[in-house]
Amino acid sequence: MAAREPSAVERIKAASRGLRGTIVSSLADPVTGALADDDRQLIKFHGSYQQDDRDQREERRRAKLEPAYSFMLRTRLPGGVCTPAQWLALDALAGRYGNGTLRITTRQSFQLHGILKSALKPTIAALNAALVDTISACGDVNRNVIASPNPLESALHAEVYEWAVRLSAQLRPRSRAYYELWLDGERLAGEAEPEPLYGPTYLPRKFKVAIAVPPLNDVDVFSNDLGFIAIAEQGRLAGFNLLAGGGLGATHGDPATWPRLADPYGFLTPDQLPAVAENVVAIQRDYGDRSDRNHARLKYTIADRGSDWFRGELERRLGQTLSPARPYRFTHSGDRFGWIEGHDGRWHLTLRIESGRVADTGERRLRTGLARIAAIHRGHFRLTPNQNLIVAAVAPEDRWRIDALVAGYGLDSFRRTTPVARDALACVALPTCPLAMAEAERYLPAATARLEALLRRHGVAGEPLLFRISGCPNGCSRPVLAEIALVGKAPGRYNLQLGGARNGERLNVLYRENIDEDGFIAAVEPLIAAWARQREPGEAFGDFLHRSGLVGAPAGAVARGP
Ligand code: SRM
Ligand code: SF4
Repeated sequence: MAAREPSAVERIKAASRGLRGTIVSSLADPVTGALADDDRQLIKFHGSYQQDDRDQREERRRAKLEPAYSFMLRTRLPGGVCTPAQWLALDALAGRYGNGTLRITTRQSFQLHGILKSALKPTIAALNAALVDTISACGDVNRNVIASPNPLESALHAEVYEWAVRLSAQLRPRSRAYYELWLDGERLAGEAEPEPLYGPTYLPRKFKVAIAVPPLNDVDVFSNDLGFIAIAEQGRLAGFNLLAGGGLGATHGDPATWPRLADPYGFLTPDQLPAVAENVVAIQRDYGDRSDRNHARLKYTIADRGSDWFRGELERRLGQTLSPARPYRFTHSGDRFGWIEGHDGRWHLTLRIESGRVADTGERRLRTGLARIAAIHRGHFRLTPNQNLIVAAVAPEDRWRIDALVAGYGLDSFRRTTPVARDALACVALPTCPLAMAEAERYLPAATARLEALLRRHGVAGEPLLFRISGCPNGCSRPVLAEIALVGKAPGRYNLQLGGARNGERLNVLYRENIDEDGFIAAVEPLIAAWARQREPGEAFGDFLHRSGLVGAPAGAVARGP
């Protein structure tokens, strides 16, 4: 078969001189709030996306105005850890240059929305002054490395966090363009600096790495291109089970795209981890599809060539074989709320932040409350991959101060809400996401309230149930892993997907297509009623649906522990 033409983005990367492109002149152009088309692609590698306010689109079009352009900035925050000083810097920037909110993402980082083109450089400079960068938070490179966010709970978690930081540094692009463009670093005179790992065109597509610490699968490790499951022996980190080839995005109506769980490939010791990570990235660099971006993730490289090929290629490059995977067990993929004591006697408080949106709305002044906490907190913060927040490493004598602020600013919703509301996820979607087909974050409270009412009616309101909404099938809230998911199809209309596992080890399946809110409730009510009546003790909704044959088997690979 003749080689197919590289995609347009490949051409842009190749011509970019190490991700510089014409970003300097795009930023300086006073005529528009947007960047030149090619720079719009390149700026992703610097951690930013050009967006426009979709709520205003139609009105501005009629007024013959260009869209209300602004930029989203995403931080690189391995393992989701930040200091109180960094929190305060982000909070100040959200107020000064952003839309007055901070957004905790499903990959343990922050997003700032609504930054005007003229404010991008000062915002990035101020972030870096607070020692937070946005390098490769987006783009065709390794993204934020995520890790189970309770590292101080045991020495094992602390080791895993260190690995997330090391991997993040190891897989970062080497181009100095970021420093040059945003931090007034010295201008490059000649050729772009070499990229020893990525090469001049970087990866064919985004690449994601996660480290899980059983029994929690809070990072949803099977949804990543490269996953590591920490294996402990006698309380120490013995090594990791290796997973590869996960990814959740798909396109409605395109059977050539599908969500896929990562396959297990064996066990490695900690000292093997850097070489394994580098070689998996290199395999994807060399074999990933550079002609069709819808077919360019590692999951398709592995699905097309087979997992035996992938294992062989990896072992050949490593010059050694991987030993068999070791046993582990995941119980669930959610967060544990409230106070937990760490191994060193300090305490960690997990707070529910609905959809990760840190904002002041009416009585609930989450943003002000968290800034007040940051002002007195002597530990640090951890963002969770479920969009929640851990006030971490609190001395026992400081707990009462944190508790008072939590109660005073409405940050204690985790104490009152039902499990379904506490564990639900929604992606950003409208008004900022250009790809959204339906609401997600803004629809979550109403959709959850109706689901809660249904659960109450059938006497199961206190039971855990994993509910996720996304505004399109790209899957940013990992909906295809939920027990109940709504995946946006058109304004007010969703595909209903059912039967994921609470521990993130099984994809759900399409149950109803293109339904509205009433259709959603009508479709799930008989299933909830059946679950309430017929479930076995402790049986989760998703497991019940499969056991009783109410949904079909999931398509795509299903990963299992050995
Ligand atoms: Fe995502 C694209 C938001 C986690 C799969 N994602 C986008 C963009 C940037 C839209 C765009 O391309 O213009 C969204 C910006 C919305 C906005 O207005 O802010 C967006 N993704 C998010 C976040 C903020 C969702 C959230 O509510 O928290 C998450 C940011 C993570 C981070 O901090 O790095 C986010 N995205 C995910 C995840 C979940 C994960 O990684 O654990 C997935 C599914 C896993 C995966 O990658 O397969 C995910 N996002 C996608 C895809 C589909 C990729 C694919 O292989 O098909 C796109 C579209 C694309 O890349 O073309 C996308
Ligand atoms: Fe946007 Fe779709 Fe991701 Fe939601 S799932 S943030 S709508 S790309």
